[in-house]
Parts: sequence; C-alpha cells; structure tokens
Amino acid sequence: MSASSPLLPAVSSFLSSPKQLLIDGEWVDAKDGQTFATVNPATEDVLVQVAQASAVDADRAVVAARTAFEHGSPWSRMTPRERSHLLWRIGDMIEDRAEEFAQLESLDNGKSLASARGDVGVAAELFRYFAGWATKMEGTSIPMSVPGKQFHAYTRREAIGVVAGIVPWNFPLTMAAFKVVPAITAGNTVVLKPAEQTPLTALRLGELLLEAGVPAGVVNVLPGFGDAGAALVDHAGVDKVAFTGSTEVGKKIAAGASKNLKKVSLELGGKAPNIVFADADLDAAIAGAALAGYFNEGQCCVNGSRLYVQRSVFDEVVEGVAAAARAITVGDAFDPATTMGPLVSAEQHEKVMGYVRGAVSDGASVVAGSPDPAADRGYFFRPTLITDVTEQMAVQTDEIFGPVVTAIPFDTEDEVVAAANNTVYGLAAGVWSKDLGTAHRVGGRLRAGTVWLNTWHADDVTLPRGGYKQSGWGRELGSFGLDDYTELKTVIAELR
Ligand code: TXE
Repeated sequence: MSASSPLLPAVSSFLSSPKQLLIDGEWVDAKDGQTFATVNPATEDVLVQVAQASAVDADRAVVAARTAFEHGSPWSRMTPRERSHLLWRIGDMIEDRAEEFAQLESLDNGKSLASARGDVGVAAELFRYFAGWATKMEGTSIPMSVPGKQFHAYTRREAIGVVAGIVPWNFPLTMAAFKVVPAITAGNTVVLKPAEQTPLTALRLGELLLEAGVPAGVVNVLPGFGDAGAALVDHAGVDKVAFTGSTEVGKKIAAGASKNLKKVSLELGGKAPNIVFADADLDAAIAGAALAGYFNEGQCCVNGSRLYVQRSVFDEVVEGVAAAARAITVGDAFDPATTMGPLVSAEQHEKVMGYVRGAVSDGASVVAGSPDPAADRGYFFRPTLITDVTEQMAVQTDEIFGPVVTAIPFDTEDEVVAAANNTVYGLAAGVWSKDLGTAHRVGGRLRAGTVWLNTWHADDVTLPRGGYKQSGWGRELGSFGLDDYTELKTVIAELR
C-alpha cells in the first residue's frame, strides 16, 4: 500500500485480529474452524483472516434470525417509530465513521478512496431514507359489494420473515445496505452473506448495528463462499432470498429457492447500451461515455459497456472517449492522484484481460488501454476502448465487468434500437441527443430497467432499480423497494 494516506487507528485495530461470524449478537468462529484470507487487490497482500461460514453456520444463523423474528421477541415488539429512529441513528453512526468505512472498503476492494467515500455516503443515506418508510407501511381500505351484508375489508403489509441477503464485491458496503436496510425497515430479520472477496465492511457494519441497539439475531453476518450462500438458499427457515450477483448464480438461486417456493429478488448482470446521436452535446456525451464505462473500474452492473455512436460523429466521439480513458490515473486507492484502482481479484483481472485478448484475436482494435496488466503487482488494468467490433464477438455479448468499452457506429434509430436490445440483459441503457423527442422516444424503446437521458450513473436512493429480461426479478430502493420485503395480507371482517 502507498504511504500517501495513513491508515486510521480504528482501521489498523480492526485489521489486527482475525474476523469472526456474527450470529445471534455474538462474534463466533466457524463451527469447523475454517478461515480464509481477504487480500488487498493493490498489493496482493493478505489483509486479515476471516472465519469461513459453512452450511452448519448458515443453519445457526437462520435459527437465530428466526428466533429474533418470532412473535414476542424484542424485535417484534419494537414499534415502527422505534425502528425508524434506530435506522436514522445507524445512518448517523455510519457518517461519523465514514473515513473508517471508506478506508476499509478501499483496502478490501481496491476502489479509490474518493469512490469509497461516495459509497459510504450512499449507505448512510439509505438508512435515513428508509427510516422514513418504517412508519409509512400503510394498507388500504377496500369496498366490497355483497348484497344484504356489510363488510370492512382492508390490507396490511407485514414482514416476510427471515431474509437471506447474498451480495457481491463491487460495492460491498452499499450492497449490504441494499439488502439489510429495506429488510429491517419492514420488520424482517436478516442473514447477510458478503462476497468472499470483500467481507470487511459488512463485518464492520455488523459491529455498528449491535452498538446502535439492533437486537441480537436481527442481522447476522456470515462471510464465506458460494456454498454458504447456497446453504441459505436451500434452508427451509429462510423465507426470502435477496441476491445481487452474476446471472449464472442468479439462475441457481431461483432454481434452489423454488424447492420451497421462497420469495426471490434478483439483481443480476448487464451489458448496457449507450447511444450517442449526432445532435448530442458531444462534450457531455464523451465525458458521460467515459464515466459510464469506467466508473468503479467498470465493475458495475449498470456500466455503459456498449457505446453506439451515429456515424457522422463516430471518430470524434471515439477520440474523445479514448483521450478521457488515457487521462484516468490507475493506481493504489490510497494515492490521492488515483482515479481508478485495481480490479477486485486475480480472477477478475484474468477474466477482463481474457476478453480484451480475445477481441484482438477476433480482429478488433484497441484504441485506448491494453490487453495486458497495468502493473507487475496488484490487479491493475488500464481503461480500454475497443473498435472494429462485431455484434457476435464475446467482448460485445458478454458482461465483462471491467473497464472495457466497445464502440460501434450506427446510421438509423431503428438499427441502433434493434442492436441495443439484442442482448439477454436489460438493466440499464442511455441516450444522448439534444432533441428531447428523440431522447424520450428512444428511451421508451429500450428494454432496460433504468434509462438515462443525457446523463449516466445519476442516481438516488429514492429511485427504484432493477432489470428487465435476464438482469433480474423485482426492484430495489425507492418506495417500490419495500414491496419485495413485505407480504400483503387482506383482512375481511363482517359487520353484524
Ligand atoms: O459473482 P457471483 P462473482 C458478474 C460479473 C462478474 C461475474 C462473476 O460479470 O465477473 O458476475 O463474479 C455468492 N448460491 N457480477 O463470481 O458468483 C458469492 O459468494 C448462493 C455482476 O463474484 O454471482 C457472492 O457472495 N450464493 C454483479 C455472490 O454470490 C452464491 C456483481 C456473488 O457472486 C453461489 C458481481 C451459489 N451457488 C458479479 N455462488 C452485479 N449484478 O452487480 C456464489 N454465491
């Protein structure tokens, strides 16, 4: 690690002892004593050993979460207002410790400190936004038409029960918050499984939740691998699985959860098309395309990895995005000059390089970046822009999840809409045009859960997000985000 930004004492202290599982309010070792190392992707050094949950631990955590959910438990007796205050307090506590969370996130994931600070801010805001919803889980009163009788019918929104939250490594703290916050807002209890690459901020969050007064067993944190996630999916005591990750694992989760017909929400992969029309503000479109492609090292499910540019401005836009890519400073997260950190893991580094090498051998041209590693040590990779791509190449069809953008020229609206929608994914898409009619019309034709017009990555915790097609099931955040964490009960009373 670079010496440019010293570690906070709280971070050094957190890393000075092996990390354990959080089950029923207690920090415990895995039953079989297994541990795994979490690594700094900038240096490849081990940060700390972490307890590795197995199916036995998953069972312990589910039992704890179930007990914490039961009627009469401290959690079930907490009023909505008390839950609201608790959530708000946690948001404040995260903000008070923002730098500590950001440093831990940068060490574990590799992202720049500036980026990690942004993520921590989102997590804090998520707690505060949902704090407001805890007291607003309202039902409706619905008229019934039964001749000769009178009824009072109404709906109630109730917690589902035990939620397994299984999250990836690209935004470790915010993804953990995406699952935990709406779940506990609605009164559920949670078993959270962070990604094996990045367990640290979820564990730190677990400490903070206990400190804030979240009752034992309400949020359990189980670092581990896919087997621990699968054990949660299979467990009869889990009522709902909330997953963010690859489409491949999403399909396994849907299949596993179907055995007990658990509720499932899935936020999966993407391959977002970013369409620049000739009448766009090209400076904004170029800067936007670079942000779309390279933010968070391109390890972002909504990154704009397929750039389509109208032919008359193709060269200008490609040159602009290439220049923007070259201007990105790749380096250690703790160096203030860094605008792009390393990729998260050796595996992801190999995967991304493999796609770029494959594209080159298929005849594509690398106009910025390189198929090779950007350093001898650490999983660094330069932001890359590729042209001379066909729709059939793997670099164009597959989610790469790295800082790799392909650029293809187009002539007509119909042609580009067809190309943009020609994917199994449907998470995000974007359109750049000064003509509002074009922007909104094309945005309406794109089959994606989020469409950005003349912007990219603009977001808020108030807005629902999720995928069409194989990008997922359900919506997260915003008022819609609570629906997936509640059951709707209809109550019918006869008035005699
Ligand atoms: O994801 P996985 P990986 C995509 C991206 C990336 C690829 C692989 O293309 O290159 O997925 O990344 C847990 N049952 N995305 O391997 O495997 C796992 O332990 C239950 C897109 O890291 O999907 C981790 O906690 N759980 C994505 C989580 O699932 C299982 C973000 C995600 O891991 C499991 C990340 C199983 N059988 C990767 N197998 C996005 N949409 O943002 C693994 N897990």
